[in-house]
Amino acid sequence: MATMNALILVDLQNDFVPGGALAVPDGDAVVPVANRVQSRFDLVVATQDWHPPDHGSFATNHEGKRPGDVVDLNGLQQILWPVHCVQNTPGAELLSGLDTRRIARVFTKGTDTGIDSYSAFFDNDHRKATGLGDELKDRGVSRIYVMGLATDYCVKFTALDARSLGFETFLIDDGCRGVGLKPGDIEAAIEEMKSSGVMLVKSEKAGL
Ligand code: VGL
Ligand code: ZN
Repeated sequence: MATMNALILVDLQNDFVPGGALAVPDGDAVVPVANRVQSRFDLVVATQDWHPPDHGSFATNHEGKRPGDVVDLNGLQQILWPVHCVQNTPGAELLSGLDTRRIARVFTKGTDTGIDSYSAFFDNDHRKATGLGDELKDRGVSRIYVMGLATDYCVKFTALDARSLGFETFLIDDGCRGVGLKPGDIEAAIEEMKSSGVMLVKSEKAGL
């Protein structure tokens, strides 16, 4: 049987690009990559960070806390963020420059107030699945390419979960940008992905 290749576009949303609430430096640079590579895949899916206004990852929902602080959220360490990607707000919309015509399905995540969800597959405690893993397996996908925002959070946890679910997993390096709260965070995220078996590719060199 021919290999089925899927592309996961992670969180290509207004709040994650310059001018947005949780701007990833140079985040908008990945849009042309997303638009160029989509035609190479049998299946394209996207994720959308989709928080309720009272979400536990927002610093404003914790008395006296600021973005970057870490709290215990129902037993998990949670980095606090500025209010971002609130459901049905412009910041949560997919980037207007993104070609969405080939996106088969958009998976929303981060909808439960009490837990964050960086990965496209599971919440941060692996309590609930988004349905993406089953959908990819049902469609016979064996190879996954991941790109988007941000390298050190949602992209990383998506790629790690893809590996743990048994998919052959590639990271499109030039299709990702990171937050980099601390110097070295982005490089460390890439090393962690590589150690778990994620293969790094540059879109053009890989013929994408
Ligand atoms: C993300 C922080 C908070 C991401 C989402 O898309 O990487 N990062 N929410
Ligand atoms: Zn978020």
